[in-house]
Amino acid sequence: MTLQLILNIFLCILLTTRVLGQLSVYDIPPGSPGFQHGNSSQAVQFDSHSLFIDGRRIFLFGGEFHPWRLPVPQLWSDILQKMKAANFNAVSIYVHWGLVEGKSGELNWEYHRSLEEFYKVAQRVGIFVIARPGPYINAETTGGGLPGWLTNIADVARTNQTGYVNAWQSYIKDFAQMTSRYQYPNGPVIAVQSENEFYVSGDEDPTSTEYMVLLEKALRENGIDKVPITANDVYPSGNFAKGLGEVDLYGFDSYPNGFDCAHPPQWSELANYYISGHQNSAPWAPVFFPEFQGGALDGWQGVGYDGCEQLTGPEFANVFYKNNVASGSTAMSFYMIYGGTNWGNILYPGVYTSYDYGSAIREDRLLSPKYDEVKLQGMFYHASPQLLTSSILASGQSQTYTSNSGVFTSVLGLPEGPTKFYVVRQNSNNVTTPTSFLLNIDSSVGQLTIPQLGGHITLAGRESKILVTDYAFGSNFLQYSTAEVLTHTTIDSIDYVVLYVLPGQSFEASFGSTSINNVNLSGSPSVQAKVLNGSVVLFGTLSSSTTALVRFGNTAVLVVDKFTATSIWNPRTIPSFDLSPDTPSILVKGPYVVRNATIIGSTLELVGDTNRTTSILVVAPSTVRSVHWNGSPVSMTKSNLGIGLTGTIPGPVPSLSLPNLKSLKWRTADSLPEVAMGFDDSQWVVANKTEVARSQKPFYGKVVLFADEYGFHSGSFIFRGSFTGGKSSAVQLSLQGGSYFGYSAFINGHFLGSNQGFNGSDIVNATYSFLQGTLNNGRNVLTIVMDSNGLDTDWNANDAFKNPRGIRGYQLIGGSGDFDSWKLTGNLGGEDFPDKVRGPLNEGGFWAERSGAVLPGFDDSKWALGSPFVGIPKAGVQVYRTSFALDIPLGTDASLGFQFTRAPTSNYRSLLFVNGWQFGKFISNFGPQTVFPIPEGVLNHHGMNEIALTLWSLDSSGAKIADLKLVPLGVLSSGKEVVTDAMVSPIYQDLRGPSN
Ligand code: IPT
Repeated sequence: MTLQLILNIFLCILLTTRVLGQLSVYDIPPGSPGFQHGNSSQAVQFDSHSLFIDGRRIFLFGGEFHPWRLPVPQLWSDILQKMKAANFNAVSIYVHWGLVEGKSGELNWEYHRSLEEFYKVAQRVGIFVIARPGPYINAETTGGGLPGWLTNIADVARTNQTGYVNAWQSYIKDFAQMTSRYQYPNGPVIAVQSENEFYVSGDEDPTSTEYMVLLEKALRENGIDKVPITANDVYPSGNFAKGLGEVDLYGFDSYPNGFDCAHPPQWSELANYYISGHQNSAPWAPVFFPEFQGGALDGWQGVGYDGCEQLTGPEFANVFYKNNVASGSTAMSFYMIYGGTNWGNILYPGVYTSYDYGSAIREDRLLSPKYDEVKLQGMFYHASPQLLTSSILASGQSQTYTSNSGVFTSVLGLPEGPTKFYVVRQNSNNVTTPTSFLLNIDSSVGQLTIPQLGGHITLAGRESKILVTDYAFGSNFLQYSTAEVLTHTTIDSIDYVVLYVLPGQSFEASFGSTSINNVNLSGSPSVQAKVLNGSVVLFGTLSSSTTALVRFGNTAVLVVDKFTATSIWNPRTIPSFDLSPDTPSILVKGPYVVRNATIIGSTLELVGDTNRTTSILVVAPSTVRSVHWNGSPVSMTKSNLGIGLTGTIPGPVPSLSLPNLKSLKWRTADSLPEVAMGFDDSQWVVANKTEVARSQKPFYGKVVLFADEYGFHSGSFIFRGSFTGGKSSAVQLSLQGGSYFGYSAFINGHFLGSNQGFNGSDIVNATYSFLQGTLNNGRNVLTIVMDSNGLDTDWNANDAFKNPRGIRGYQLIGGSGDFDSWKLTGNLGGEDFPDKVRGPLNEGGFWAERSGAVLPGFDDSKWALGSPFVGIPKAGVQVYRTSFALDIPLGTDASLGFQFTRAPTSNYRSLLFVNGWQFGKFISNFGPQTVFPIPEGVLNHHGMNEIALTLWSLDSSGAKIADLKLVPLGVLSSGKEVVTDAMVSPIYQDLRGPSN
């Protein structure tokens, strides 16, 4: 028999036994031969159970991170190290076409858009990359990643129409050629996703299928030939799983708890379609979730990301992620693991500046409680390669498995192998009270009901556990355990295994051992041992800070409560992508995070962070005689557990000295000079188009006043329309800026009125009467300032992203006159924006932005003194500037943010610029965001910072900033990479000329 034949038979057995009771035979699709395990020499392969890298099965544990939402490349390693420390082995990234190609044909892949830099950081950290270049990404960003200039093209986006296909050629070519050099094993990239949540079109209209074919072809022809091309289906309906346009590796996403962050306790029941969906769509591939809910998005007038964090918190991760495993999944990536910031004008109208997403790693880079939960799971999945070949043997709420029908059990294992995984959970997610039960297991020591020594297994409300039987670790094995396994590792020939349960819960674990006569207990007394039928059985009820060690033979069992478990790290001591239990590793208990562990001679070099003075326990090979923490020696003594060394490592500085923004000197200027009759708009663009190619046409008025038609795709726009004579009585307007946009209109400097769009209403119609005395017989100027919350996304592939931003209709009423001419502006230079570092979406069209007053280096010495806390007494836009120095001690990771005080009854909008980067859009009456975290590198932690704040009062009564503070969001003593990026951001003189 050839190897091929053996593999095929094996594969057939796997496919037919995958779900017990559902025997069916599936065709292996003709495509993707290069990536089916055993078929080729490709480094990345898969079969129906898992992916393989270098011939070795892996559990793909990934998280989504958008490098461009953290535009400080020196902070990327911080996120990736935190992911790796939680045993993530993959990061999934969207690439943002609109940010890269601000003008058609002019691509910039530098700074925060640098894929090569990102791949290098990932390589260094040792984490695989799944690259998702779109071209359409959705992602709650302007246009869903499609560039603003694409709105001016007639052909429908996301189809095979020529205008669209031509448009993405350079972008995809660049992406693929750059990425091709980093395909594994030459780099960290293990997969490339084509399009996003896309669908096969019918035979009668092949436009979308053919587009997908063209896209995959372009990726392949430009070098993506060593790794699978993947698809992210919105539901397991098999789009591009086979047939025309089929990808190599099919996956589908799922957001089972939805997005209602206002009601975090409201959970959905667990989906039961994953298994059947996978069977019906791509049974030859693993159950792969390219996106699985890692948080939730929130929009204007939402409740804020705390609610989203709770909706998708540690209990959600505990129950739902384990259910993925119970559904046979060995490959999943959480969207988002780190959300970041919609700085500049990255946002689309459905979200605000923060894209925290309630993720495991918060926008300010601090770790949320969900991080602890995913870390515990990540450690277990990598410690348990037996999972990678397991099938679902049985599942249900039957009392065959447990003594309580309120418990749902899924049994995973190899039909012929001894190891089994019992995934237990409440039968319904509505149950929030504890449920206790006994589990019937079928193990190598026979059919047992556990625990054997009395007591129960308990699920605390919304809890799921994965309990193992016949589980090998090192040269030993666990017969069963009602506590969960965290990880295991072998150090100096001793096999360590770590078990945990929630404080207050009891456990029982049984080990087959040859030396049962010499059981040694140390640490917390709550754990006891006895010998039962030739096995060592440990048991006990754990309190909230339990660390107990039980030794027998060459086994060392560490039993901890779940909270203590979250402080245990298992860094590998050789650099590698591999998180398998065979890779040499150590155990460290205590720190906030352990980023790295290297053994150099007899010294263990640990790199990590603390949030307080921390006592640590280190279990490392006996060759280690000294321990360094972030480069400094730690005095270590033998631990009284009988193994390992303990010592104390320092916490962060006790306090930071931050400026009081209210007591700083502020200078101010008018940022809406355009309303003045005499304002010089001679350099502005003349609106001269009378037709548009897109299907969204002007409602009325002769010339087209869509900002994008004139190259302005970002932030705010100003229109000036001139007409002659004083006979008109009013002007009628139709303005479109996306939900929650705002505008103010002025005639000859007199305020006419303002309004704001709201949810679902991105068009505001208004008629403004001209008061007596406001019109001239000669020239009159109507000025409209408006902002946009970005372009709509295009989820339905129906060109919705082309919905205009600007004036959709205008007409003078009375006097039969019309406007003589219209001029407009947006960001300085439009598509020829000068700031290639911050890129096309940082600035909008306010005077403060166009003039460069928001940039560091701008000379405001001639401006009047004036503070935003005093504000302005009328409608209009004012800009304020101040500066301050920071001197954050080296080795401190300070997360700092600007905190506004909500003023729901006032009506203003503010943009916050930090050293020229727009990092906050505050709308006083829409909220909910009040705290705007600023990454180090945008904020200079070791020198001067220049702050500019715009204050747009939409009401004639004026506005002021109620309060604004620079606040610490978290302070760590940190071993993260040192940030110097503040130095590369261009200043006024680089972008606007020698002086203003
Ligand atoms: C899924 C998208 O693929 C992703 O880009 C993002 O928009 C996410 O939603 C929501 O944050 S679409 C899925 C919710 C149907």
